[in-house]
Amino acid sequence: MSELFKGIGSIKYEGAGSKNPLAFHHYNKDQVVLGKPMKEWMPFAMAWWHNLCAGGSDMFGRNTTDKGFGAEPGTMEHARAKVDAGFEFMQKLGIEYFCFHDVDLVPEADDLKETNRRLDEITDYISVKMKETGIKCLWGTANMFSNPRFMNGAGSSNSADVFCFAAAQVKKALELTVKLGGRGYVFWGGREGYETLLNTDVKFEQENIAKLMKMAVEYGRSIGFTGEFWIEPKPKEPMKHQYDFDAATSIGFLRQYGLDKDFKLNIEANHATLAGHSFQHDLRIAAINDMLGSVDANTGDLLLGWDTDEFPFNVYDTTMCMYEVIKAGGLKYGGFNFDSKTRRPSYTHQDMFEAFILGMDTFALGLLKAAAMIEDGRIDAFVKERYSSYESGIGEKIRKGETSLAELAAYAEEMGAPQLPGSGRQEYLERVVNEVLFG
Ligand code: XLS
Ligand code: NI
Ligand code: NI
Repeated sequence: MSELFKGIGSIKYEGAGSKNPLAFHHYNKDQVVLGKPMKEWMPFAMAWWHNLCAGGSDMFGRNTTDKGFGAEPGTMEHARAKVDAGFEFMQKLGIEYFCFHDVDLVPEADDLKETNRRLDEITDYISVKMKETGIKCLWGTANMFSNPRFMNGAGSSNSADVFCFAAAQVKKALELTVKLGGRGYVFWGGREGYETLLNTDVKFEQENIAKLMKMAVEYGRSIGFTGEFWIEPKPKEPMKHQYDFDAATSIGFLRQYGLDKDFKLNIEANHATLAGHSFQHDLRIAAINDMLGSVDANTGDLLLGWDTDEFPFNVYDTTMCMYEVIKAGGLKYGGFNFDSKTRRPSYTHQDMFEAFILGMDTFALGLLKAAAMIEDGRIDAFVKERYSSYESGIGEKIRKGETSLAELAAYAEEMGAPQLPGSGRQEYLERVVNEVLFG
């Protein structure tokens, strides 16, 4: 097999002073941060769909990037060329994981049996590459949103036949995930939602989604899937209302249907901001509920209202992300999947490399700065002090659940007017963050 990305060698760490666009300036995979090498804090993954399939088209224009990799798109030869390209790309960058949808791997045939045969064939080929390179699978999923049959959703479809088709795809995608040793299986409810309540039975649809997930857990466990299942929340796009709106909503759903033992969340930066939250907010909500499974590492553009899936460049955001991840003790099964794509005018193969280098360096800086924030200690100390009234006296009783409304009311009557609760000192804390970032 010949080299596809000619002229681009393996990407090395050259340090902060380097101006080489094809070198890492901050991501130094073996550098130990808070007791763990960078690459263990951040198992980076390549998203098959954006990196090997998406060619930069948008609603107004066709592809700008050639992702044929020397083969005719829509053929099995092209499917294999994408595998070759993907593994060469990951090897050169030192990316150790990939994520895939079923239909990212092969052209979908008219009949399911033929699609599945193609999937078997390509995953045999991928398995060989994995053995050769040591590259692993982070997670798999089924694309149950692109094909017109899924216009009303998959688990939430009004059509029982479509529900069955979705079930078949989930079954196959689980088998492939197990075959490739994937650490997670993702449900992103791309069209699990609705456009209008005038034609929608929300309760019925949600119950059906839960049934599909329950069957997936049962089947997955029966074929030896020992990883985690993840829901990837997103509030809208493509549907106006999506049921897995954000982390909090998804956790409520999982608990309601008894799925919370097998499922955690895959938090995507751009989805959190579409829900009107910060990336950090959804990470925190997931983490405090022991639901932080994995991360889709991208960023949105707050001036635009959709999922722009940009490569992360904002160090403030990655710092806050890594702050949450460190506090949560790291990701057990998950990783950092670049669910990100180059901008339409960044159409060369070199841009693909530069985009990943940007993302990996931005996360490396985030990790270093988050560790520095924790080592600095001023923020943690302030938060601890802010709640110190619960450490003794009546506060301690509240914390331990050893009091009653009557006792508290009696206490309040004696106390007179309470002191103001102490300044939140937001501006001071924001300056501390700036000092950690910029000195
Ligand atoms: C789309 C989602 C999708 C999932 C996988 O917005 O981010 O790419 O990660 O289906
Ligand atoms: Ni995603
Ligand atoms: Ni997304």
